[in-house]
Amino acid sequence: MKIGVYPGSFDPVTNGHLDIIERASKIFDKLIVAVLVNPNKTPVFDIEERVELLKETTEHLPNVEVKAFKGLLIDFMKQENAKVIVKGLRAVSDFEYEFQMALLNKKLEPSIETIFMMTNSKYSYLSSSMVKEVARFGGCIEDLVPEKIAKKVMKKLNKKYA
Ligand code: COD
Repeated sequence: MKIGVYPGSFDPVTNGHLDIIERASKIFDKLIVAVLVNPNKTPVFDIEERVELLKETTEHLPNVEVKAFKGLLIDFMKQENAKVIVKGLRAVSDFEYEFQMALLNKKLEPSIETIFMMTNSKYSYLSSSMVKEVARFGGCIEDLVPEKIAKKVMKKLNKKYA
């Protein structure tokens, strides 16, 4: 079985992430969306919320699983018996960081490959940070995050909607 892992912070999941998930789910028998529990960062959405939002967002994709992970990505990959990391690329600015991570992961575990999927041009400007900023200032996030979760995201980020 070909298993792909799409890792990230997903704080929160955006339409850009969903686009990569939908496209990658067609390439693999199983795609695991791996949500990082990062003790060095304080995400706005805690790990349970991030996983829940992703589960809701991907419930129409039967071969997609959402799991939280701690520590090194390659250790999670081994545990899941997966060999391919999927990453999204928006712009040249993403490339340097992603290139470094891909080489580091390869050094740590040579049997693991990283593949990159280009963003859909509709979402090339989109990031979780942008979503948080727009929502905090009361802007409309309906085209930025999956429709199903827009209300929940807005409630969390803007007191007016709580
Ligand atoms: N269009 C396309 N792709 C997108 C878009 C968009 N609009 N927005 C984001 N993406 C891609 C990103 O490029 C990334 O590939 C993925 O979606 C997730 O994005 P984020 O921002 O939610 O997640 P990151 O970049 O913070 O995730 C970093 C990881 C969690 C993958 C990384 O820190 C990691 O693997 N950590 C585990 C520890 C480890 O193993 N470290 C050693 C290797 S560095």
